[in-house]
Amino acid sequence: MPTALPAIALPAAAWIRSFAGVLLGAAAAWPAAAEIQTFDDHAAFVAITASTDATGPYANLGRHGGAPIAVGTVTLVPVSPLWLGGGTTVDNWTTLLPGHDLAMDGLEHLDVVLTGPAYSFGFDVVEPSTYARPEGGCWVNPCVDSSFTVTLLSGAQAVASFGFNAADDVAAFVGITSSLAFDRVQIREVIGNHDDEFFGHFYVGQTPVLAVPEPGAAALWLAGLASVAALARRRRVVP
Ligand SMILES: [Ca+2]
Ligand SMILES: [Ca+2]
Ligand SMILES: [Ca+2]
Repeated sequence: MPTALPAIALPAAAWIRSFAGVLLGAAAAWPAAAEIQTFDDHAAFVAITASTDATGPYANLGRHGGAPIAVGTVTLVPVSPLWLGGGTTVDNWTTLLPGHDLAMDGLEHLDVVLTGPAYSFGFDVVEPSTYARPEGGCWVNPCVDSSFTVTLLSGAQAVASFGFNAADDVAAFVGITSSLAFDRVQIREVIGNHDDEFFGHFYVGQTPVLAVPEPGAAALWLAGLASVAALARRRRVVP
């Protein structure tokens, strides 16, 4: 007599095979998430990642608008209209950062496109807490204590993302190093409004710092699930 699995087990085995196949297929098309380390200390970031100033000093262009603009070795792709320096409007958006600064008209949404694959990225940023102040105000009353996300992309694929809320009224620093390379960075103000935050230079490092992660527990779990499915398939065909 064939040792077929009980009728109730066959759909279960088929389900396991199907589920494992879907997951394994998804795993094959789903790159591993990057290991990341974030920084709020500019000097430590530079020392650990060997990043260099990718933009250099900003020219005092004033309001540039929404078109992409090459600055140093990166291309800034504004989602909100962009200013580099204050032009004839103000001498300096903030005195807390050296030289001219980057500002935006609306929500502070900006993409930074890199020349080639990079592993580290960082920038100086100032978030004012009051409408007008000698060091540079947010120019909206009241200011919003803004939160941002930074997403690293390789082509269209996100490899890592993290959030920050910069300390107010100081020259803050935001940096990240990733085990996976990326070539585009999206900065998005996810809580906030058109109150101003000011960005200084962008820093890029092209030397890997973190080890690429080993295949993780999820991959082992998927392999185990595939084995269960294979066992169920063999049991069904054994006479
Ligand atoms: Ca703000
Ligand atoms: Ca803040
Ligand atoms: Ca804002």
